[in-house]
Amino acid sequence: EKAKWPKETVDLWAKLSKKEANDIETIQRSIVHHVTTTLARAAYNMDNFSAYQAVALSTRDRLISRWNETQGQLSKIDPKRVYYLSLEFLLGRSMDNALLNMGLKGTYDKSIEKLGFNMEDIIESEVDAALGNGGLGRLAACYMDSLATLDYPAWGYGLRYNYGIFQQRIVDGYQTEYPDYWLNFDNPWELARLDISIQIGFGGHVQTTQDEYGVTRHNWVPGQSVQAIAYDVPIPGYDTENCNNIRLWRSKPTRVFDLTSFNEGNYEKSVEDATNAEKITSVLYPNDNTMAGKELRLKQQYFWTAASLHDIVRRFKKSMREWSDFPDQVAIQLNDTHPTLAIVELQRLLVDEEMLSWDDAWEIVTKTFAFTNHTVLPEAMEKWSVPMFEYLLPRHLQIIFDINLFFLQKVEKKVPNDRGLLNRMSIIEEAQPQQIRMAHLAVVGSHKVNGVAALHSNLIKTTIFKDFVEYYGEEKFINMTNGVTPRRWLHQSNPQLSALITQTLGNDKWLKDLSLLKGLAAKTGDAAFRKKWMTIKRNNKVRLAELIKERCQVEVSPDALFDVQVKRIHEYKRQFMNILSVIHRYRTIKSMTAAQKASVQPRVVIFGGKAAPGYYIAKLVIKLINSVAAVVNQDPAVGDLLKVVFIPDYNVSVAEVIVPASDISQHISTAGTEASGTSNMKFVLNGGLIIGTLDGANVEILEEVGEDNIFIFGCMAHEVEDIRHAQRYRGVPMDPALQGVISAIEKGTFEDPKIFQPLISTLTVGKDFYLISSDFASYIAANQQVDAAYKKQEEWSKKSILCTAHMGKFSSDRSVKEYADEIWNIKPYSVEDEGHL
Ligand code: GPK
Repeated sequence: EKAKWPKETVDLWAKLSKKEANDIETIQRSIVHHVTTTLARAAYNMDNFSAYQAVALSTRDRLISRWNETQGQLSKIDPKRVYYLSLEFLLGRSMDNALLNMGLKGTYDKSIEKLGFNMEDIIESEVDAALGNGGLGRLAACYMDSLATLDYPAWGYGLRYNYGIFQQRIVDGYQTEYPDYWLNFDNPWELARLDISIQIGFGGHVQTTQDEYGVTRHNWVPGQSVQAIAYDVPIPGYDTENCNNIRLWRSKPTRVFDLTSFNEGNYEKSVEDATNAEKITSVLYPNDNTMAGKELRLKQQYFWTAASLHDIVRRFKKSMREWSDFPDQVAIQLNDTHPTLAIVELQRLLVDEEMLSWDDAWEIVTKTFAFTNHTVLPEAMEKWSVPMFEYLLPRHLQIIFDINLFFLQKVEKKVPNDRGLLNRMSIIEEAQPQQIRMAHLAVVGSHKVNGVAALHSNLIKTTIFKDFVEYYGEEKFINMTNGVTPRRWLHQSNPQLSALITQTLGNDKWLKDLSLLKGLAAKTGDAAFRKKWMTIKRNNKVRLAELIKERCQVEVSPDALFDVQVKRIHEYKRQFMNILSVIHRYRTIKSMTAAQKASVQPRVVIFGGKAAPGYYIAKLVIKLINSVAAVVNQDPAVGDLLKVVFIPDYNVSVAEVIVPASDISQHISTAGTEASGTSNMKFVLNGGLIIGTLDGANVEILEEVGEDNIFIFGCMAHEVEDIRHAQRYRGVPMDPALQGVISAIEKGTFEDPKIFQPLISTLTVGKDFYLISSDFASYIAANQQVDAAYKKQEEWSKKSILCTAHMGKFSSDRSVKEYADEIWNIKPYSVEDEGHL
């Protein structure tokens, strides 16, 4: 090949693959080239969407050339890599972010303007890549940004769903779901690698034979097979040439259809099976913090982990190293229990196909994997029924039973005669039918287990993994506090604040070292600076007010206090408590004289978030919010003192408008239930204060910003069980203010009260699992403190500045570096700009 080419051929290639310059004219040429050839359009029939497509394609060219250079150099260096396995990557839009990270935004702005288009309009044409539910999926996206920015050799592996998280519309106050067919137009942010295809088996049976040494060998003979096709999504780092990759798998039928049906001569059935193959990567499951237990979901999990592992193993084999070197070349991070089957699949490959001994294989496996836990909620713990599992993955079931047997033997040896302990720790739950506990399998098959905030990491050690901590020791269980990328969540979404910070600190180094924000603390005494700071906040509020007008047909004043709660709707997150407190506020205002009203702090209460389609109570909360909004917003006795809006279809790009515009945001989960939260970090980073419980990362935010700059209320995690017990068995009465609010609902103040009866029932004394009643008084009091503090605008502006100044810890760069040093043992490498395409 290349080595055999004559010199003139080599030179010709070198000349033609020289990287193009990034001057305005070259960029304009590339945009026009894509308009006229790739899109086959002419300038006179261009709209914003076609302009977006052309600019996206031009951006993509530059991304791909970086991607090529990075991946080429990486395969030569062949360092240890980390693979981040996540069923969700909630990326949002790509164009703005890619241009900013590659340092090309300014040039593209100018290039486009001269071509008669406006960058902001073009950006709005891009659909979100919404391949995730909420925090867990967005965390994966932030981590990919940081890994690329810090030059770590890292790949993400996930699924290329045809349908992302559903679109939410509000009809008569109720959530309705619409499919998110996001691939309707070509997706310029992916690279189809039709040449990379892996066969994935399902079902069938296990052949057991004796080899020539009398050793029993197992050979899985699948009954069906599907193809996994790779789609690569380039992830450019900020201020580096490095460009990492997320490989998403798409399912396709194998060419010869289903083996059994086709061999039986059943043509129609085999075509039907072929369509079933495509279903595997059809849709993202819309559950957050709950487990659905559907067979198709298990198929997704195996399809994805098997394809990813085959890819990883194939890459390792190219290096001709010993198998024992595998953990020195490969680290695999399991994002929740969703990819736990990867543990079993690697053990199967090593034992059944590579003929390693069980023990050698298991040592490699456990040195390779590490596991991140994101919740302690019992309804979220993944369990798979043994009969269903056996039907889909018979050999994997045998391996799980063997892993469990050897594990329990060791437990028994260390702690003899404790049947209760064995029952509690077993990977198999003895129910009817038996269940596989994926969290136990993940712990047993990994060398490190981490929680996502300090409180949560301690909590898992004393609750769900208590027995495991006693067995393995403390060192295996560590904390990795979550973080968010300051590139998307400040620089991109709040450009004015980003520019002010850069101007104030003298340079933009803070974007790669967020601790430098502490330099802003010195500016709180500077009245001119405070004024600039608050003007930017107001500009952002005006932008959000426009979005609210457009989406909710409600006019809100940017001079009111903007109070935001945006996140998935869940009982533990207590949006219900928030709207109940809004009703309380409404009733209070209604009971006031004109003179009293004059001193009320005007507030706009903004909600947003999706409920899982099958989560009845969560959907009723949405209905209640909208019913309250309908009454409050048109009550002349209230006017601008209180407005309530529910912004439909909350997603990443909507968050990018909401987060910079918040004065106060609500992070009010029952203590001990929210593992970390990450939007709390985004709001504070943008100078928004928070009101919150001592839960998740709120605890660490309090530590950083100090108690004067955060509003904390409610019970603590260690008190929750006692309060529940007291309510159940000692008849603690309901909070009187809350009682008043419930009576108002029951009297029909907000539509037919019958609608809300199931919701109100959750507050019955003894059933109030999330402790709304016992936290209600302190919640109302904290909200009053917010009002009082907001009225002192000069003081408030200082708090706001100090909030941003103290957020250095919560950069995902810090998180990722901790993972790299303490779990993955990987080092940054640097990509040379070799100057060719
Ligand atoms: C946790 F278990 C889960 C889940 O299924 N989905 C999800 O988004 C979230 N999470 C936690 O609820 C958040 O507290 C946390 O910040 C986030 O994961 C990232 O760790």
